[in-house]
Formats: sequence, structure tokens, C-alpha cells
Amino acid sequence: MRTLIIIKPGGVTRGLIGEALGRFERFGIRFVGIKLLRMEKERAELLYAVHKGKPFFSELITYITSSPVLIAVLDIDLGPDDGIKLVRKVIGATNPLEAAMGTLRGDFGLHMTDNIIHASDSEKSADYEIPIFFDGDELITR
Ligand code: 3AN
Repeated sequence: MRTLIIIKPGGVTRGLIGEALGRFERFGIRFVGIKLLRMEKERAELLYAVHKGKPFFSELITYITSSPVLIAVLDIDLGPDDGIKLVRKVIGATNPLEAAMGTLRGDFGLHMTDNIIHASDSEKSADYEIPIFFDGDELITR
């Protein structure tokens, strides 16, 4: 299965790219696409479309567009449900204060907005999010 992660502005500016990507690599997860970019407002609003209208929406958009992010597509030798579960286990709970130590958010997250990393939360989200950032021919095929 394939899914998407985004190392958020705080993760990039704090020098946590290697740390974050390394944790996925150690599971034997392969990267099939990687981009460093500064997200435009339009793409950020597409990514977070499900949160439109929520009180934290504008803060989230301002934050994710504030400086470059690293976007990666992961290829995992698991079915969709297990693949998503594994990635969510590596990143931890949304709120860093509740995320377990040993997870990326538990170890490095500061608060809900600056929680270091985004990951698709379902197969459906991954199928929606990947094409926002990658054309099909930009992803490595085996
Ligand atoms: P996750 O990233 O764990 O899947 P979502 O999809 O519920 O969590 O939320 C997307 C992003 O929105 C989170 N990574 C977080 O930065 C932000 N967020 C979610 N809930 C809140 C909240 N109550 N207050 C501030 N930011 C939030």
C-alpha cells in the first residue's frame, strides 16, 4: 500500500527530517517519492479540506504554508489497514501531550499545530492526498 507523510514546517526548521524519515526506513518502508516545497495556500486548503470551518482551520493553513515542508510517499508491504496502522503508530496521537514517548509526536511535538508530522489517516485519505502533491509518473515503480 502507499500513503503520504508531510514533515511540517517545525520538523524541517528544527532539523528533524533525518530523524523522522529514519524511523520509517527502519521498518523496511520504502520511499517512492520525496519533495521539499513551500505549500501554497490553495494546496494547503485542499489538503485540509475536511477541517474547513473548524476553529483551528486558519491557524493550520497559516502554519503549514509558513515555511518549507517535506512530502514523502511511502510504499509499505502491508495491506491498506495495517499500513495506515503502522504509520500512525510511528507518528503517535494528534496531540503531542497525549502521544506516547517513542513516537515522533510524543518525542518532538510541541502542541496540536506544531506536531511535527502529518500522515494520511486512512486509505481513502491517502488516495486523496497523494495526487495533491505528486503526478503518477513522479512516483517510483518497482
Ligand atoms: P492527524 O494529523 O493526527 O490525522 P487530524 O487530521 O484530526 O489529525 O488533524 C489535522 C491537523 O490539524 C493536525 N495534525 C493538527 O495539526 C491540527 N489539529 C487537529 N485538531 C486540532 C485542534 N483541536 N487544535 C489545533 N489544531 C488541530
